[in-house]
Amino acid sequence: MTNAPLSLLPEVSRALAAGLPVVALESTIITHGMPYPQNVEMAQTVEQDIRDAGAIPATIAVMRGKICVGLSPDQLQSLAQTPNARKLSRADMAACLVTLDTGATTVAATMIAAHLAGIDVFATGGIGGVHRGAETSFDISADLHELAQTAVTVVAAGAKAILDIPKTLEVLETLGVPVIAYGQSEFPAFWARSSGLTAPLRFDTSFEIAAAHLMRARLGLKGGQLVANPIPSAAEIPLPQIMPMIEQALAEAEAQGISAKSVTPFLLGRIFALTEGRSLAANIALVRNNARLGAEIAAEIAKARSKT
Ligand code: PSU
Ligand code: MN
Repeated sequence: MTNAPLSLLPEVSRALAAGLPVVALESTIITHGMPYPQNVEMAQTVEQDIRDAGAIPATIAVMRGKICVGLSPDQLQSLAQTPNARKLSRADMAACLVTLDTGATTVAATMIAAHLAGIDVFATGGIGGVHRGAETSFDISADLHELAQTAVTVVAAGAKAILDIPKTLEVLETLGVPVIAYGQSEFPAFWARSSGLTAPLRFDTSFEIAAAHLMRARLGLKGGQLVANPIPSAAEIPLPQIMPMIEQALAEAEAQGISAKSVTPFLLGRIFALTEGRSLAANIALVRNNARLGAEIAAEIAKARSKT
């Protein structure tokens, strides 16, 4: 067992001990991805979606020197109203724990925490990736390297067009990360169902995604899987519509010299304003959709394990 400073919500530890399906959720999307109060409403709704789909949600954050796996309603409220919460990736987790700061976990940090707790599946909105202009900025999200080394299946809505999607797919291929489009052949682009790029892999059932997760473990392969689940049609903002706003947000980021950890939150905030909130409604719809699929995959993994 791990000696890590984990604090599991009783409901989560009971579920894990009983082999019931649990789905991890990140918290950077709450503190840095959406404005208050929509952020906490989204977090509560997504937790309920996971329950409705028959699994237990575990939202992850660092608080008071512990990696909290599962947040109480009060903890969720308080995190959503902590404007200076740190944005934690692999590099920041230990420092945040020892300084007793409040930290929100990105995809990378959430994968680390989920794996320590014994959670196989994690649902979120979008992963970090290779930023446009990475050939000069070197801005490649640590999320991609985490996918290469931590055995958690991550359900996201593909990569946002604020990123360089072809380069993101190339890096994932180099790192040996399975990129699985769900229910279609094209890799989805977050607010849009299509990116114009074919995903390397495709599955149409959560059963197969779960089976591949378990097969990777049998093969002793490090790293997780990225499941790219297209946004529901009713909520999508097609690429031609969102592209001008993305271009404007990128130009503003460049003009203002936004760099490092600030890039993604800045771009999301500007696109929210430029789309007059439509990007936020789409973001919430896709996270909910990913939470439901995550719960199905977790249930399939639990079912398969119970038979062995
Ligand atoms: N994409 C979103 N919303 C988010 C993020 C990405 O649509 O909130 C967050 C996730 O936590 C992701 C992180 O792991 O941004 C990536 O940040 P960076 O690009 O700095 O690695
Ligand atoms: Mn970055």
